[in-house]
Amino acid sequence: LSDLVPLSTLKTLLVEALSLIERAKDLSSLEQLRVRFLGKKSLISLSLKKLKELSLEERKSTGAELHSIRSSVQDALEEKKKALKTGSSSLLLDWDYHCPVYGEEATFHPLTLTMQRLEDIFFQWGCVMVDGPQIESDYYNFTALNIPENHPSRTMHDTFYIQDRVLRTHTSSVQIHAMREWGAPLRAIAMGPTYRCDSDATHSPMFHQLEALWVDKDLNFANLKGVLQELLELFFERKVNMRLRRSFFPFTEPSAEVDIACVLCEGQGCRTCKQTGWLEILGCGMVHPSVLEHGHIDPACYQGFAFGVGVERLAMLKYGLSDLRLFYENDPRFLRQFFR
Ligand code: 2U9
Repeated sequence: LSDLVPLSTLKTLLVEALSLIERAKDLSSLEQLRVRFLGKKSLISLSLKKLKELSLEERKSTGAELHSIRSSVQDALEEKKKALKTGSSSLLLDWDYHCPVYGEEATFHPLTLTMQRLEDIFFQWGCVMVDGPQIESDYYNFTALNIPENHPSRTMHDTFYIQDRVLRTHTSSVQIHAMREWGAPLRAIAMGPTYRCDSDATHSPMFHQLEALWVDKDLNFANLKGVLQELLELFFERKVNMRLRRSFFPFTEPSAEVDIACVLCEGQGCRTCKQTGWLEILGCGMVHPSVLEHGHIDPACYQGFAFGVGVERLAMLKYGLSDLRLFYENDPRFLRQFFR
């Protein structure tokens, strides 16, 4: 560690630390996290040591930020330790659609299992999980994402309005907050409920989205394609045949939709793939320069790629389900079929 680690890196590390602490399952994994994030060899401790090499002025401002990062991790560790000792888990309280506990058969909801599986893949790649409001301003949900004033998705037919605010229609709004807060380079995922006026066997007015956003120097479409191939193979735990079709989204240019060879019939044709052998799975593209600008990132220096996918869609394909509504009925006969 020849130079002081940039504060932006330490802030990213803080988000990762808080997320991992929140998900720690027992006291020994919590202790491992303490050593990793606050131990003598941790980036935070090494950076605190380096402080004395700075000028008085720099030491004051950087020191305050560093101490605040360390305290946040310490507080989170303390809080989680108490929760683990008393048996209460904020993780279980966070998701209101968790399976109720049925004695020995207690398990996680299949959507939670799917989200945990996805998180594990992205954390392995050094991504941070970012969070933001579900009741959003028009600016963050539409304008900052280059969605024009007259775009159909802005109508009351497609979006739920609450006075002058909207229920977010995608998690992309969270990524604008993330770019402004953390700056570039950035590897972030946003995952959670989104809302659209739509309801049938394959659409629900509330569904979960996962969105990934990578911003760095020299990023290109080939990098995006490589990440997608790897993601799908890790998620489905098998070789995946993938194809990209040219598409259009206001927030990415160029944009593409991604199909995979049907994982149920191996591309032979079945009801799920409507006899085509292909399943539409996600949308992606290079982040539009004006969207980077709204995120306060200079498009002349940085590029970004992003993709979005429905968590329910992934879970249905992973578990071979044909009706989305099963996820929300909380029928114990359905729920008890899913184990970690
Ligand atoms: C920023 C910039 C660009 C995310 C993207 C898609 C394409 C997409 C849909 C898939 C199924 C939503 O759940 S779904 O209905 N998503 O097709 N999403 S590009 O692009 C972003 C995100 C954030 C700042």
